[in-house]
Amino acid sequence: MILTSLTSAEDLDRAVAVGDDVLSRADLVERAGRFAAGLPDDGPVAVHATASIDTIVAVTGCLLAGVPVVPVPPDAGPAERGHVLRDSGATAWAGDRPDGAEVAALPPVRPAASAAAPREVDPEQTAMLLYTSGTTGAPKGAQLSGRAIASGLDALFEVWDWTPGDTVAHGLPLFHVHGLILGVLGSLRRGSRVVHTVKPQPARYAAAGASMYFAVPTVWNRIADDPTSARALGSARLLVSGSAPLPASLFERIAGLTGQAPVERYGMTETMITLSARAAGERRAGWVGLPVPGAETRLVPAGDGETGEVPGDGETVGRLEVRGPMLFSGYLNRPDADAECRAGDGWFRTGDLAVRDAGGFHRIVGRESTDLIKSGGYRIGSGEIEAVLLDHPSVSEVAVVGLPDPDLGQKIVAFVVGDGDGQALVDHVASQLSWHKRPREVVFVDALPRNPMGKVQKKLLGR
Ligand code: MLC
Ligand code: AMP
Repeated sequence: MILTSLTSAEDLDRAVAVGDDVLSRADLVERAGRFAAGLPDDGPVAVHATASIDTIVAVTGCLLAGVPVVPVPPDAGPAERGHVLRDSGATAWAGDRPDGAEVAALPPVRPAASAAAPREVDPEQTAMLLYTSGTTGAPKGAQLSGRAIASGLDALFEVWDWTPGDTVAHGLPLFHVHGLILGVLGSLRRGSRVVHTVKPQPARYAAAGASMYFAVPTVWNRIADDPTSARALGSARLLVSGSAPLPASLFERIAGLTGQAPVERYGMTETMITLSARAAGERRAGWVGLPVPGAETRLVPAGDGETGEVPGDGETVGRLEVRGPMLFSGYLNRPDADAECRAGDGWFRTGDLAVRDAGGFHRIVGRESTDLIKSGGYRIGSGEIEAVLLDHPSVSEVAVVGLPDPDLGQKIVAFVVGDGDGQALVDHVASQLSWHKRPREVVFVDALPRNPMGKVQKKLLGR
């Protein structure tokens, strides 16, 4: 469904490159077909999602075979990985095996000697299960169907004038919407080339010679700090920013250095990309553009008890809700969480606050909850980090918040009642969860600010 064109598209010499490894489209189909022939048919397959050709082969093989794929961050510690594997019900493991009992229990996928033919796949079936943080508890598995992914990608082909002649370059992780679905699957579906730079370093972007560059604001910030690399991107057709707010000052710096304004787009794991500036349209600093084809938005009043929609006057803030064929089908095993974010009639509560102007342009002004942090473009729930820190013997109370950071957007800061060594707590989190979930700062305090009900007042922390 998502990759139907893969086998019929004209071959290109260099369809996929990850660092120095290059695969033609024909080679990818052949390797993915052999991988698919070795797949179990009784459940999702977990893929050790390193930035590598092997990850792309494994994901492509699962999609061609109609086997749901669960990309697992390669640096996920045992707590996070164990949860993902148990919750998803993965029945096999593809890729290198990190140490850990939870992985040892899964049989490896062994590619067969000859390729399996692609299967007819029900478009409503879950194609990909992406784990994403909520405000509390462990990450939730967002189930994305083949239809949702295909619709989301087709909308972007239209708004970005994305053609088979494009080359997309990026160095983002291969276990999220941005790097994996847009960067890799988008390119494979469209028939364009993709160059993955392994790490999102400015000089590697500059050397990629692409027509479209994808990056999160932290990466754009690092590119802007390296003017030689930034200027090299000036010959591209489109510089796309997303996954977190792009500060207006950074938008202007990129525009000044490259001679072209970035295209901003807004999305979520659960919704794919729903808002974007157009390749041929206005690009406005601080604004994320118009709904993509098929997507609809509405802004509902932020106050309790108010109904209807807020005026699209460019100033009145509302809770952003979206709907469209690119939305996920639900959180696996979490009907409670699913019900909380559905507003009826197909509308999904994003949890973001936004304004809309008379022309339909949207600006994201913040999030409703202080418990969801965006750091380096990663979405991180403070509850998951707090639970791991509370397991440490030197922590008696903790509150984790995101504080402004010029490079990461927000940095994770843990306010801890207890004693001991801050670095030991950072390492403790990094050993249990993905590295990017580690606090960048630990502040020891005598007590946490609480309201009369005993609830921690996170908004007072870090002031
Ligand atoms: C330091 N390190 C530690 C450590 N202390 N590692 C383990 N334990 C400790 N205690 C080191 C590691 O060795 C590693 O080194 C480095 O830290 C990695 O840390 P990091 O946090 O990854 O580095 P950083 O430079 O801060 O990363 C910035 C970044 C990254 C921009 C590269 O945040 C990133 O890739 N962001 C992209 C997120 C993304 O794609 N989001 C999209 C979500 S989808 P070494 O040697 O490896 O450097 C979505 C939908 C949409 O949002 O709209 O797109
Ligand atoms: P994730 O689930 O990791 O995809 O994170 C989704 C969240 O990232 C959204 O709910 C927003 O808070 C944020 N986000 C994504 N794109 C943008 C953007 N262009 N501007 C501001 N916030 C964004």
